[in-house]
Amino acid sequence: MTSTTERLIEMEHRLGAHNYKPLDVVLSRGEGVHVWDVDGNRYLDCLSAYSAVNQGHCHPKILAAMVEQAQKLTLTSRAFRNDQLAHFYEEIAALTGSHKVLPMNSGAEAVETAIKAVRKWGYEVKGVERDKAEIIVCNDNFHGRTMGIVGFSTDPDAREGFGPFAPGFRHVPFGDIDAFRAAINENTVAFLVEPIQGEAGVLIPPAGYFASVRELCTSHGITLILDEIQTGLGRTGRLLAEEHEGIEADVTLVGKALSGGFYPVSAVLSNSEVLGVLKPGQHGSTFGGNPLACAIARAALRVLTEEDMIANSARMGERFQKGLGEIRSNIVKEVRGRGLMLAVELDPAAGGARKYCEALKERGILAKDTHGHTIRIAPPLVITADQVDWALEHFEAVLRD
Ligand code: IF1
Repeated sequence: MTSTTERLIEMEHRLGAHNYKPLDVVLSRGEGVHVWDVDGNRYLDCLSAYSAVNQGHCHPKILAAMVEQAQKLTLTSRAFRNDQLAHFYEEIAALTGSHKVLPMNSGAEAVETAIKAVRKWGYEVKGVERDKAEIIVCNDNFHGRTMGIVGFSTDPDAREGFGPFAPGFRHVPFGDIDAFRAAINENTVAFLVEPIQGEAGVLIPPAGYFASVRELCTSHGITLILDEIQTGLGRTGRLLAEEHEGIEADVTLVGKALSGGFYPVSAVLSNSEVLGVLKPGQHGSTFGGNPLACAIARAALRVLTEEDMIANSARMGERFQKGLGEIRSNIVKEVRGRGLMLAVELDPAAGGARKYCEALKERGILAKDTHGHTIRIAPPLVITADQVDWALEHFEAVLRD
């Protein structure tokens, strides 16, 4: 470690809250699938800022759109209109087949927005008794860090010490259709769920689960809210992960890659009357829907399709997963994933995923452990076959040692 790296880490440690424990690599530049540290070492990014940089670091077309818009108009607030918002609505609605759009900034804000909207919809449209609305959520969910959201987390790290929390949430195990059916009652307004649980360790539900969920939601008048903040926008090899299940959500949440990593941009996409219950003054955000965010999001969506990144995610994901599966190692318990949302589950006897991530870092690959024994692999969707093969050699070396 050089003196610059050490000095920056020491300053962070001294002055910053210690709510993260990052790998000790200090990055100063990124391009495509690669990032460079302050000493000029290059790494293959296998995290993509938790899937926010699906389009690759500093994508030139998104950068150009950002710079161009920043020179013209950045923020009006929603008290006035701006000339980017309508185009953003039109393009994201056409791409995703949605009827209504509500723009926010962070993913957690999109989740909070959906919760507010479905509760109000429950009272005004479904006829649920005042303050009785229930939302079903899954054990081991991850939807963000706000008070509302951590209140229905089941992860002790995420919630302990932060109460009291808002009521109105009911928990079921992810992937268990009988438990979901049993949790439904006349006050159930929504089911909020990730298509693939990310933080829980890239958990894919049993085949047919979501088709049954969809049927039960429709027959009981329950709004199905899919949190596609991590799985959406090409990550799993489809535009939205719901496509793997052959279903359509009533409300879809997107964020992260909606800006290609340039700026926090999220949105609630709605196919039903849910967003229609929000009237002027009942919800908003200073920055939500601002012209800079809209211009960036428009470019981020455009390059995703124009540059064939979604199909590449499917192809490269298959290659990567196959290669990982062929590694002969007695510490690998399972390799799983969809598209370029991949995970290698290690035997608990291997002593945790963190040290393997450290070893990968030494070889020029940045990956993140999750839940102790899982290495999560999610490179930008622009990764090439040669880069996948190069990464596989290093994964093999590290996992075989
Ligand atoms: C952190 C994980 C990823 C998300 C889903 C909403 C949000 C997220 C499905 C909130 C955010 C992040 C945030 C990041 C860690 C991270 C994460 F490890 F926790 F699970 F991506 F894999 N829904 N996910 O995954 O979006 O408000 O952050 O914009 O450091 O907390 P946000």
